Amino acid sequence: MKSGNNVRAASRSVKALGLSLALVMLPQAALAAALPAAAEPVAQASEKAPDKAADSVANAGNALNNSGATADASKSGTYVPMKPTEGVGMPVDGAYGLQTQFSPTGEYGRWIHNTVLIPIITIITLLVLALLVLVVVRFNRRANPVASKTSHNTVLEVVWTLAPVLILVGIAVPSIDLIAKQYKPAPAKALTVKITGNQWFWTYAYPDNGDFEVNSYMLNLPGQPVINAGIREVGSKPWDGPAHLEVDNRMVIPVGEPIRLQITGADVIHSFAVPSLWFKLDAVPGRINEKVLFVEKPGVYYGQCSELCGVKHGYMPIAVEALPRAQYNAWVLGHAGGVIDGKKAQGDQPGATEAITAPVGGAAPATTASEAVPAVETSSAPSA
Ligand SMILES: [Cu+2]
Repeated sequence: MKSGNNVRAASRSVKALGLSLALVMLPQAALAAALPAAAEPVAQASEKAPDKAADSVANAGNALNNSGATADASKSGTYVPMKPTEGVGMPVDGAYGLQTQFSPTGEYGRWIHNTVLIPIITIITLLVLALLVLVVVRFNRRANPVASKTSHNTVLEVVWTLAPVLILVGIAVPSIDLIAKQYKPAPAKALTVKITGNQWFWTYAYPDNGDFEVNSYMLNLPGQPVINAGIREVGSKPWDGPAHLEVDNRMVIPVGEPIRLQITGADVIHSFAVPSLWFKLDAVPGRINEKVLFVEKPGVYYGQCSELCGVKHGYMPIAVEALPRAQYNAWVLGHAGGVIDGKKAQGDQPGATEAITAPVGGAAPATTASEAVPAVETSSAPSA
């Protein structure tokens, strides 16, 4: 009788051990299958980056032509805001998961999320569910009236301690690698853009291009109370993107090169975040936070302030417009004081600004320096 009990106990231990081994092996096997591919997207991304940049430049004309309003923009060196592609660089109704990424770190981060984390989470969740069901069915009072009095099992305890440790190490390796990549300093020659968060708009300064500034306000919503006095309604220009996300003056940057973003706050803490560019960094008064931005494809990418900063926190979106170098240069030279490689625009006279920035059709300038932005705060809203 006693020996029979021992045999049963032993066979249970073996089963439990087998289950524990499965616990260790399954995620590790998944990880092992996934890891060789881990280096791939990054390697591809870094290899492809120059190609993509070249493609981008080649496609620049096409991209701009798609906007409809800019047939000769690249030839004449004028700047007209780019029309965003529907569903790209912006949230989509009913979507879940991370937005499609347009930077090397973003592609790597999205790969870690989709290929490493989600499978591990799924396997662990299903395993725990299976164990719970097993316990409920096989070890309830009716099925198992005499409970086992086993209190220790050295092998089992070692296994269930070691398995989570190995899983966490497996997750930590790509995660730390991603953090290191994200915070790699910009090369010395990288273009610097200084971003200041204000209640409730963004200011973009270009110290390498003559130190002009651009203020960026959300466009008003049709049929809604005015949010920003003097700013037009969204949809009144052919290049306008989604409501709540489109702004009067976008942050324009060159595509395919590292940009050094220096971010600070003028009043309270804001946060500069663009999901499709894998970018989020706090704008803290009295401090400069720095991070590299690299955009692989020309386009318009939308984001929002991501730190609760007062009553109009939800009304200070971010629009990043990545353009090929030639178009970027044209945009810079369209600003009073705009400089490329120490040179100003040809015939840089007071009238030149309007001539360059006026879009086809003689509409009002779409991109203007800060001095052209009308006063915005009309109400004395509390800055709660
Ligand atoms: Cu804010």
